[in-house]
Amino acid sequence: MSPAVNSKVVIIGCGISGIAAAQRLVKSGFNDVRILEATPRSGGRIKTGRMGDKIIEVGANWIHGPSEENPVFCLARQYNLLDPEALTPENQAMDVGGHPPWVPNVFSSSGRRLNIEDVSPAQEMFFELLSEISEYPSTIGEPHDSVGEFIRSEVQRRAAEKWKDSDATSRCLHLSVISNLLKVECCVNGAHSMDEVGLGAFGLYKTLPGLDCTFPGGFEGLIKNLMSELPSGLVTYNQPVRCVHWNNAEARNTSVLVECNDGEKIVADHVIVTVPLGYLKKHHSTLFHPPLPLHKIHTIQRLGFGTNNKIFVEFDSPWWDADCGVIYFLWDDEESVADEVPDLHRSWIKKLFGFTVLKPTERYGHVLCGWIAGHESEYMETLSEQEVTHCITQLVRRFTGNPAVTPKRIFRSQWFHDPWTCGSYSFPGKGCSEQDLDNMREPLPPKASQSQPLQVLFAGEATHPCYFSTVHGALLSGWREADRLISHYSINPSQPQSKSKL
Ligand code: 6YU
Repeated sequence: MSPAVNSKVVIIGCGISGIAAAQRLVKSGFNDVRILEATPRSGGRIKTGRMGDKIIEVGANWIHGPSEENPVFCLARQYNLLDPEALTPENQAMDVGGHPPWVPNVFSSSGRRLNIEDVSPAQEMFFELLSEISEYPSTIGEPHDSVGEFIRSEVQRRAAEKWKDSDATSRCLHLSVISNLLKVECCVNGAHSMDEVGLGAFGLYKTLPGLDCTFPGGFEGLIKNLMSELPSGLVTYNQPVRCVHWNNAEARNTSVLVECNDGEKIVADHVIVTVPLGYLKKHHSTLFHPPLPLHKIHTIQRLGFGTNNKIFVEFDSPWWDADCGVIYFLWDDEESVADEVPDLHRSWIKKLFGFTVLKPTERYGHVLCGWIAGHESEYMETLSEQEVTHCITQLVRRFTGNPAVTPKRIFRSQWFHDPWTCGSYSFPGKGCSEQDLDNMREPLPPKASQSQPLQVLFAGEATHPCYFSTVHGALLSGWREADRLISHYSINPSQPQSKSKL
C-alpha cells in the first residue's frame, strides 16, 4: 500500500487517457483525484453503440498490434474481453505493419467485379512507396513536404517505367487503384488529404506486432472494467471546463484554478488536461489563462486533426464473398491520382473508399462498415440519415451492377460535429517534427521556468510520441502523466504546497 498524497489533482476529460491517469494516481496513494467530464458518459472516443441487435463501434474499432507490448491488449486479456483466437501466440507474433491481410473484393464504378491480379501491380507500388516513406528520417530536408505530393510524383515517375507497355485501360485502372488507396490512407491517418500529412514525420508513427482484433462485447467493456476500479463519485459528468487559470494569483500562484461552464471554481495543485487536439485547436485561447506559450500554440496548429467517419450498412444477404474482409470501390474516372473530390455537395460519396466486413458473420450478420475521411466526411455529417441511405444505396447498386440490392438499415458516426472532440484523431501535419510531439506533452510552466511546481500536465492520444491516434497511445499518455506526478512527489517529498506524506 502506497503512502497517501493529499494534493488535489483535477483531470479534464474521462476518455481512456484520463481514466488511465486517475487509475494510476489512485493506486499510488493520491487520495484527492477528481475527473471533470463534459458529457454524460465515460470513454470519449471509445464508444460502443447498437444497430438493431448488433454491437457496433462508433469510435475506436481495433486493438492495433495486440501483443505483449500493447497495454490495451494486456488489460483486455486480464479482463477476459477477447476471443480465444486473439490470444494465440501466432496472432500476437504476426507483424503486418498496420495493414491487416484481409481478403479484398474489388468493384468498379462501371458495375464490374475486378480480379485481384488486375489491381495488385498498383497495390504493390503503393505499399512499396508507403514503406519507403516510413523509413524517411524526420530531420533532413525532403524533396516534397507531404506524403500525398511524394506519392503523386513517384507514381508518375515509376508508372512511366513500369507500365510503359500497358494499354490505356490498364494504366487508367492502376491510377484509380492508387487514388483509392490514398483515400484509405486518409482514413487511416484521419486526414482530409494525404497532402496534409508531413512526409518527414510520417515515420514517427510506430506499429506493434499482432493481428488487429476487436472486442466481441464492445470496446466499452474495457472502460467499464477500468471505471469499476476507481472510487465511486470520482467523476463529475456533464461538467465542461471553461478555463484553466494557471500561474494564478487568486489561487496562490502555485495552484491552478479550474473554472467550469456552470461557474464552479476548483482550486487544484495539479491539472491533467486530456481534451482532444481538435478541441484544443478550436478553444486553446479561451481554455487557458494566461495563454499557452507560443511554441505550444504553434505545435497545436502544426499537428493535424481530421475526420474519419464510419457508415455501418446492414443487408439481408451478402453480395460479397464469404472470406472477404474488405471491399474496394474504384472510380473509373480517377486516373489523375487524387484523394479529394472536385464537388463536395454533388460527389462527396466518391471519397468513401469502400467497406470493411464485420466478422464473424454469426455475430454480426451481414453488416459492412463504410469509411470516409476529410471534408467530404464532415459534409456527410450534415445530411439526414435518409439522404445518406439514399446515396449509399445508389452507390452499392452502381458498383455491384445490381439494381435490386437494398440496405436494411444504416448508422453513421458524426465525430466532426461532436463539440467535445471536433474530429477523429491526430496526425503529423506538414512541417511537423519530433519536437512538436515533445512540445505537446510539455507541462506548464514550461521547463525553462521550473522553479515553480508542475501545474498543468497534458495527456491524450495526440501527446504520444509514436502511438498517437490510438487507444494504446492515449492510455500510455495517461500513465505517463500520472508517473510524472508520482515521481515529482518522490523527488520533492517536502513540497510546501502539497500535503504529501511521501
Ligand atoms: C485505436 C482504432 N479507430 C476510429 C474513430 C475514432 C477514433 N481511434 P478522448 O477523446 O477519448 O477523451 C477526451 C475526453 O475529454 C472526452 O470524453 C471529452 O468529452 C472530454 N472533454 C473535451 N473537452 C472537455 C472540456 N472542456 N471539459 C471537460 N471534458 C472535456 N484507436 O487504437 N484503434 O481502431 C481506432 C478510431 C472513428 C474517432 C479511433 C482508434 C482513436 C482512439 O479512439 C483515440 O485515440 C482514443 O480513444 C483517445 O483517447 P483520449 O483519452 O486521448 O481522448 C503517420 C501515421 C499515422 C498512422 N495512424 C494510424 C493509426 C490508426 C488509427 N486508427 C484508427 C482507426 C480507427 C478505426
